[in-house]
Amino acid sequence: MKILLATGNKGKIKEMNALFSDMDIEFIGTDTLKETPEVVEDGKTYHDNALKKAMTFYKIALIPTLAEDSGLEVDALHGAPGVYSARIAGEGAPDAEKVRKLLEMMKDVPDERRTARFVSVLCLVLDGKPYFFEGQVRGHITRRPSGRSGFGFDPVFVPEGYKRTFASLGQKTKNRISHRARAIEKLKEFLKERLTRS
Ligand code: ITT
Repeated sequence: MKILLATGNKGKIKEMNALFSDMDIEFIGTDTLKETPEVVEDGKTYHDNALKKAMTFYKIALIPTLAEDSGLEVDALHGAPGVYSARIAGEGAPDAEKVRKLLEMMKDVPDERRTARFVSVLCLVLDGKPYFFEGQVRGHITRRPSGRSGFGFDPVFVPEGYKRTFASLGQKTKNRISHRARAIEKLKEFLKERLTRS
């Protein structure tokens, strides 16, 4: 089965491919399309944004299309940056800048209140209909970055039950426990059932 992966984030593409390596699915990037529309992520929820991204690309490609909207929710910041995670330091800011901005926003938050969670909402558009799958992982935000793997806020996020950041733990461990891995687990169950039915 071919699925168009409607994301411009290279970190996500890498993780999705690794997470689907045990299934007979070929992911196609948006670079294969004649036209790559700009999708403004102005939804109030992850669901709104994931749906908008998936539907926009589905209408052009007319093949099964998968998009994701994800974010980091910090308890002490009342759930911010949340759906604005990608733009926390302005449109197109590099990951290091986003991390710096987050740490600055949290500079007065004491260690015991630095809890947070990552959320992932996947939207698969199949035959014009959207299907949603959700995952999350809880953890806490460190005071300084550490580690080199992954992307985004991985250098400052320590998942619950671990002592090191996602970026230090490495891609293999992250892909077992992350918000994205958990959402994809649900999507895989759905696809397996679909593929055995057809
Ligand atoms: P697309 O919309 O093209 O898929 P994006 O980077 O804009 O790519 P989102 O709108 O979903 O993606 O933004 C989510 C942001 O949250 C992302 O840019 C990261 O900064 C952060 N984020 C999401 N998942 C993450 C993860 O697994 N590790 C670290 N940071 C993550």
